[in-house]
Amino acid sequence: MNDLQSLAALSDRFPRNFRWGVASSAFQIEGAAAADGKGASIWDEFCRIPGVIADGSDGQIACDHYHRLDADLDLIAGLGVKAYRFSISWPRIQPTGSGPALQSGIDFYNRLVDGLLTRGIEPYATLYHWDLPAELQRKHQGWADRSTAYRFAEYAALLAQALGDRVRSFATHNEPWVTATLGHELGHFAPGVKNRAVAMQVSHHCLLSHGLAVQAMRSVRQNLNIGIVLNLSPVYAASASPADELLAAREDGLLVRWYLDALLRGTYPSDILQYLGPDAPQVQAADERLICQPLDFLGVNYYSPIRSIATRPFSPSREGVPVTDMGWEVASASFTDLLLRLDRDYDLPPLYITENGAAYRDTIIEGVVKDEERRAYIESHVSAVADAIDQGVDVRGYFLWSLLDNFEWASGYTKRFGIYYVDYATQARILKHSGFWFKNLAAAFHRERISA
Ligand code: IFM
Repeated sequence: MNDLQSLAALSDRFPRNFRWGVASSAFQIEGAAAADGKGASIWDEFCRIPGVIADGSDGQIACDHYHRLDADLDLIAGLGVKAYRFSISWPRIQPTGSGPALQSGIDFYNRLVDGLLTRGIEPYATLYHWDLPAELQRKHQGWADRSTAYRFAEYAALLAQALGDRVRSFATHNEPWVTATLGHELGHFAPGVKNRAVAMQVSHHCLLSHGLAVQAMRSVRQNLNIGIVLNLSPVYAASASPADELLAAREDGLLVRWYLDALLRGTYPSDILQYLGPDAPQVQAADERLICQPLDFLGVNYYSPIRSIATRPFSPSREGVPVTDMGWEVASASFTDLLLRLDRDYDLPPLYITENGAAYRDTIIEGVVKDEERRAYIESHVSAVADAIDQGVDVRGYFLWSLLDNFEWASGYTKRFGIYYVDYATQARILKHSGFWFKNLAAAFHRERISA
């Protein structure tokens, strides 16, 4: 089979209504950190702490997407994909985290949504991708305080009102495990708290805020597709020893079952509550019922498997195992494993792969980025999704992470996930070879002409 035939064969493995898209998030690409009345976020403040970001950088300019919106929308359209997942910056809408919506913020996302629709691209919005208004943290302890869940529901209702006539799909949170564990237990991410009891309370408040937001949005508009995005990985015991099996079960409990049991069954897993002991969150009587709202979809972000609890959050390289520039193991079969396991253990709504992709060190030679490792990663992981679909899992879409190289949180600009290379000095964008491959996959799927 030649390359074009294998692309066509791969694309044929997906149902005709499957959605191909690319993904990004507000803080990682927008820049314009204080433009037009936008408030500061906890990430704006976190970046000012010496030593927390690998290259000492911040999100003040990032990819300057705020000022290059139309050109960037043309880049998405140029890929031939029909869906784009982006997040909304809460402090651009409510600079202090409460009160009426700031018109300049609504105007920006109106232009984004309208620009997508005129290009035939469906918008998939995420309400919270970690950039909490700093004022909520300063004055109210952010997600550690229950009141933030209620503020979030008000913010969600504002957006359902402002954008819900054109945006059908809204995810409440992106990766609440990261908000809780990296932000409040390990302190690697904003707001940099290191306290497990606080982290578990934060995870509960994020989930509560999800439930409240779903209700608030549905009371504004009844025709929205509302879901949540989780970072999920299969957790494999490093050996068959009882100790490793126990560790793996616990890690799976904290990463996967904690969130999915609460969201889909209305209860936290009892073994994990017992393990947490005094660090378990305070949960009010009706909370679990509130969290467990009917979902229209579940977003799955997958990058790598986890091998043991000592490797949290992702597994380090093992001898001879291929890893990305993040040090994350490349294991596409684990992706299929994960999807089959979710399908087996839970009564799932339709799934979307809301993030999948890889960071590698790119080099530009004569204006070209030949990123064969990233291309191969994407191809093997897209095939892994097809394998799961073949076995009956209802996956409706795949969003590649990421549209552009961008601010990779505590790694700053040192890690590149984009299929467009970004030259941060000039803000020039260059489509990498992996991007050409993805474009051709979308073209094959949509029966359009494939470029050489
Ligand atoms: O860049 C992040 C994204 O913001 C959330 N999911 C994982 C990606 C890669 O680390």
